[in-house]
Amino acid sequence: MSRVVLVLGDQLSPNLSALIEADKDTDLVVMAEVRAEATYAPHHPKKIAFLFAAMRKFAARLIREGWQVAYTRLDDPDNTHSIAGELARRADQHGANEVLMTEPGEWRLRDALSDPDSYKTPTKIIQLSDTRFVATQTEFDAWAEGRKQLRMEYFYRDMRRKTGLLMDGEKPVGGQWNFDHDNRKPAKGKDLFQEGPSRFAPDDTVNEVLDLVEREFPSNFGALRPFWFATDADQARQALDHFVDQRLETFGDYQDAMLQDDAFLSHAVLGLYINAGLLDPLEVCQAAEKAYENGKAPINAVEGFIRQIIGWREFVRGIYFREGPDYTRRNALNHQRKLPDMYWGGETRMACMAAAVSQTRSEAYAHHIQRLMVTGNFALLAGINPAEVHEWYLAVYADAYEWVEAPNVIGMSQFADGGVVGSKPYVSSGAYINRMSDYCKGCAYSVSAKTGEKACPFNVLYWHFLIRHRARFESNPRMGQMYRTWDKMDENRRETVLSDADTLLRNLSDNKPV
Ligand code: FAD
Ligand code: DLZ
Ligand code: SF4
Repeated sequence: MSRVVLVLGDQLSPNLSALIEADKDTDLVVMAEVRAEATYAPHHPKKIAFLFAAMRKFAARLIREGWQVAYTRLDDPDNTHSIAGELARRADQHGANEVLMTEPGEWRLRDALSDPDSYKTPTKIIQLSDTRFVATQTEFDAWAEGRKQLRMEYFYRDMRRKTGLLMDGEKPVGGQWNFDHDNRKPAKGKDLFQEGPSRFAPDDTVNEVLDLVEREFPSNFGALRPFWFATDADQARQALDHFVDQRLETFGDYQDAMLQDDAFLSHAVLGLYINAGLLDPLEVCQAAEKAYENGKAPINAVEGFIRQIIGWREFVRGIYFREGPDYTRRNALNHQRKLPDMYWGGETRMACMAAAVSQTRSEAYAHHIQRLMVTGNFALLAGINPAEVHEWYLAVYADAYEWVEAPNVIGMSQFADGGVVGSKPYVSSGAYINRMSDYCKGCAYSVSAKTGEKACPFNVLYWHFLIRHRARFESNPRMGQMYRTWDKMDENRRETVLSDADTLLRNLSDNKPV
């Protein structure tokens, strides 16, 4: 018996279940750069380059370790340009009658690759679970079953118990599960600036891929160069060590801060490496835990960081596969407006949006609060169609794969799942952005103006959102106060706010810059 063993672009881990199951002597590992994957979203050029370079290096590593690998480059003349096509072609060449894979992280590919009609010769298809996560889907489903509301915090505690991370026997280290009340300090200017993430000069493999991506995807949104991402496990480990040494200490404090001239602040910039398989999530958490034990980082930073990985990251994955393939099409608030051009770099007078988008264009990166409270908040307030918002996020960030992106966008950010991920929508007026960033002082709008031409768009749209969804949210205990504030407002003022918001929304629909 011989098999073809698929390794996808986000499965670049030596401990991948399919590789552990496979036989080095008889099986053929198949890896392929294909158009179907490179174009299902208009990916940022840096994201494509990162994955292709990391795939090439991982294939070279497997060959060094004694595997037989059939690697298809994007410009190979025989490339069939789909994963199923390449598996079928390689199976034919190798005389294989079985396909072995670790289940892909997306319904689209999972369904396509488990369909026997996708292949010519192989008859047996084996999809193994992806064991690179703390929780199995069965565990997540069992945890979720019967609960009225799924809350990350309780699931996270189980993951702490399961991994033993920051545990003192049965108790959480420091006597609390969550130290968030010590976190989230506002942006204070210069003292926040950090050295930034590790940067790696492109080697020959990376340069070859950069030339290919430049040639093949010339009009995708995003700057390909300068390219500095890690592209193999050793480099990613260096990036992890650098983060733990230099920025973990202040991760908690400045987790929510935003600065015009610092895209990364104390964030790890490791998500792209973890998601592609270059770093193991537990290895990352253990490195952070060790920094706490050695007195190099405080508990609020380390607990907050570990929670993002064994809490949020695991939780959103569980939701994605529990909710099913239609999740990305949900639109609970019936938002239908088109995504404005400003998301693709079109003109805007909003300094915060311009900063978040321009940073996204240059780095294929924005940190959580920029994604949630700037670009996400604006899309939600402005009633943008969540499917379009989802497609944008899936395309522009180097760490974006549907299993993690969709629950964050459709669920957390756009409330389009009607409250599966979050109990209330993440919306705010300009005051929040002003408190957490230095954007407003350079903006054409005034964050303190609540009505009129200079009024910050977040200020008027915030009320418009609350009012147009009053029936849904008024009884939410965490939102009732806002409706009471609105009801106490002078009636003329309320009318002006809503009519200013209508004008703004009309301008957006007419594709006029706001
Ligand atoms: P840090 O802020 O340093 O956090 C450390 C790690 O925690 C991250 O590397 C990541 O592995 C994990 N993490 C943190 N928050 C989350 C979260 N909400 N969900 C899952 N993992 C989390 N993350 C993605 O990996 N891919 C996406 O496509 C993605 N899209 C997002 C879209 C929106 C609208 C929002 C609000 C969040 C999204 N996130 C996504 C979550 C988070 O913003 C990124 O994981 C994070 O910004 C990556 O940068 P970092 O490595 O510097 O993370
Ligand atoms: C994102 C991506 C891109 C751009 N290109 C490839 C590719 O050419 N070959 C490949 O195997 N994987 C690629 N990927 C990652 C897949 O899209 C990813 O494995 C699925 O979306 C499942 O998460
Ligand atoms: Fe953004 Fe409003 Fe501040 Fe301008 S004033 S930067 S639009 S929050």
